[in-house]
Amino acid sequence: MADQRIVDGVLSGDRRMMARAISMIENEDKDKHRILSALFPHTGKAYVIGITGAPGAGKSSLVDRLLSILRSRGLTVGVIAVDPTSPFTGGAILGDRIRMQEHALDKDVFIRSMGTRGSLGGLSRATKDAIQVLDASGKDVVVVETVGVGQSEVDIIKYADTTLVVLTPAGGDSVQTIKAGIMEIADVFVVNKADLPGADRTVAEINIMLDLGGATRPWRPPIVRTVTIDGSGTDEMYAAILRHSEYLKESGNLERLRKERTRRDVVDLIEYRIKSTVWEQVHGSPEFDDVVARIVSRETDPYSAALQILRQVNLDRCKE
Ligand SMILES: Nc1nc2c(ncn2[C@@H]2O[C@H](COP(=O)(O)OP(=O)(O)O)[C@@H](O)[C@H]2O)c(=O)[nH]1
Ligand SMILES: [Mg+2]
Repeated sequence: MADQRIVDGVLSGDRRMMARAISMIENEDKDKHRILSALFPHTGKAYVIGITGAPGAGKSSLVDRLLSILRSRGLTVGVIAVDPTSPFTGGAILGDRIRMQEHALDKDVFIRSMGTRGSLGGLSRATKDAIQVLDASGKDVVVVETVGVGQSEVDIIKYADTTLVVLTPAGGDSVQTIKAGIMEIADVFVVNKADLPGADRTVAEINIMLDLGGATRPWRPPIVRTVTIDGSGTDEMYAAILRHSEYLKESGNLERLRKERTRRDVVDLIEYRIKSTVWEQVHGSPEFDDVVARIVSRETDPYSAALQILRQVNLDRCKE
């Protein structure tokens, strides 16, 4: 399909073309760079909200509620549900699809799940690119839901302007068991399932942790309690997101954040191109197997071998 048709389609908010562009991103299609380059001038307008937390914490239920709030304010929304643990047809993602079906019929809402694909840390890059597609399509807000289990999720959530960390009342996943890295990225804490016993304790634990974190931080993440079953607390959650976005804009941090992100993106892209060029030419070649054998038998050493191989790699290829 001609690139231009996809680009025009995305820019006019055509869902089929948006889905098509995101599939090309996931499949590492050779034309994806051209499409993303053409879309780029039309990006930078969407506000990106990240939602992370343990599986079952209620992220999708909260996204569902958030969608209703955003839509009632006339905002258009794109949702990307990232689950690195599931392939595309995974049960959790399917469940999310069913739950969000009401919104899926709304033409101003676009929902897409993404799973594991490719090597070399492709998922966070693919998510970033998918955010660009939704942004270019004119969505006012992009919501990214991701399971908070490891570094890849932390990498993904770095593309959010405001990050919500979802916890549940003490018992299942008490605050101490949550990865330190996840706690640090929170702009807003959501204690969901506040209908269950123990919510007070979870809030107290988060407060203690925030106090330990030092008084100098200019933005102390607010803690909101929610119950997605009846929607209580979800307006407060939205109010906290708005307050954070205003804080980011007024303090100049939004601009700083986006600049820093851009810097990292470019470095990532350069590294990725070099890595994949080296990968293609080195890994799996019979010569490489020979070199490995010679290192093992101590005829040569890894340092000299790496240099020797590097001299033969054609790095010009990553500049095409
Ligand atoms: N009691 C209670 N259960 C909830 C609440 N929010 C979500 N759940 C339930 O928790 C389970 C996981 O919710 P889900 O939104 O799929 O969590 P996710 O894995 O974080 O996306 C579902 O069975 C929900 O019905 C809540 O506020 N209270
Ligand atoms: Mg979910």
